[in-house]
Amino acid sequence: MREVELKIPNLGEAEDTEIIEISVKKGDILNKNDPIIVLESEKAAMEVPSDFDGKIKDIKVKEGDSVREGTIFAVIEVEDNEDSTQEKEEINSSSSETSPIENKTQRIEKASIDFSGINAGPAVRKIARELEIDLKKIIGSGKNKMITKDDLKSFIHSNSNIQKLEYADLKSLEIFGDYVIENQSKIRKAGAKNLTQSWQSIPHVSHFEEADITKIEQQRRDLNKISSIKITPLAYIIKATSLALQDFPLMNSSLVDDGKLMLKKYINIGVAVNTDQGLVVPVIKDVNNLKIGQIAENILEISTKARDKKLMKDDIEGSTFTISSLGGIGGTGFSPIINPPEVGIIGVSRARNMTTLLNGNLVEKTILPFSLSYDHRVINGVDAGEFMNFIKSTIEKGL
Ligand code: CAO
Repeated sequence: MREVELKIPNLGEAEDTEIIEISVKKGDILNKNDPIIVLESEKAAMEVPSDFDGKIKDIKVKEGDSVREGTIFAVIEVEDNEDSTQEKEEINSSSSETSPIENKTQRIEKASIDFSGINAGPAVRKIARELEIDLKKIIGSGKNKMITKDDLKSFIHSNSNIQKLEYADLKSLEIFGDYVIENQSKIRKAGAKNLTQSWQSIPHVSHFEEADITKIEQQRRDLNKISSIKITPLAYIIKATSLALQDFPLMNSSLVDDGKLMLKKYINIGVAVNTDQGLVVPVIKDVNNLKIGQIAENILEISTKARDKKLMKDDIEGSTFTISSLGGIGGTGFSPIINPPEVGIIGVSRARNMTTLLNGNLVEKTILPFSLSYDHRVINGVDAGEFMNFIKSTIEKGL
């Protein structure tokens, strides 16, 4: 056995460089090419890997130190017969004018991820830095829990399409008192995933409006006298929205592939329905061709199917826009979360009666608050305002 001093190699353009990470500790057993330290210059970060199989005997520097070519940064114990690229190159460099050993450093993208204490090879670290992956989140399957390329690949694979849901740590909460644990239904779990993904990937903006529904409330009362099923304000809102979608095709679109806009020529409205298993969104197809009474029938049919767990695949597919009504529950306004790949969703709140002055006379009116959350990548504020004005005036005129 012999001890070899490891020196900072020729770094090319950089003079003083800072040590931003020490990847090993005294006593660590290294394989050739395992990273020992990471240096950072103004232009890049570079890993300095080991030239030997061996054991770290001493570390001569600490994070934050400035170093330059030739600075001894560690001592490694190697087998007597171990050959060293560094030693070879040092011999070469004494006999030749220029022999940059920059290839000994692994040039990597500058990033501020902390990899201290991580057991991973340089290639894994390099990819992780480039993709800004926190290696602390990966449990290594290699020797001494080393993170292998396969560990990294499966982590990337399992996180590529879905956003990771953040959950609280049960252990940190159970100290505060008694509790029960309940399993979540599949619908709730899927809903949680979809809502999180939508919220994290779509820039949402909400627009709030109110409509005077006095006229349609009168129509509704009249219709309900002759209708075999109950017609609620929601049927009118769905109808008015379908007419607005005809006039504002941008609202009836999806961002597809590499950012192209798909403008759909059909209008299918998803209706959020609350069930014991969670929220489901069955779809009323070709709404613009339906009359108020038919829309009411559809609402009843899909909500009954949803609550009786009788929805088929076709009932929940193909919506181009969604409406979520909490009108029967209450509230003065809320910001619903967009149902991807759609670009807008309307939230309906509870109508209220109010008296107002009209031509010097006190009149009673029914006012309906409703809101629109929209994808700001596709819709701008003016589009949203005009779309909502259209719905408001359509409702106020009467349908
Ligand atoms: N203002 C005042 N009253 C309203 C109203 C409104 N905007 N909307 C409905 N109502 C009234 C109805 O007229 C009905 O009154 P009566 O009982 O006196 O007849 C009552 O509220 C209950 O209506 P409903 O909820 O049964 O029917 P609906 O057509 O309004 O809604 C459905 C149907 C399936 C959408 C609804 O039952 C439902 O599940 N809503 C929850 C959706 C949800 O959870 N959304 C939140 C998701 S977060 O984005």
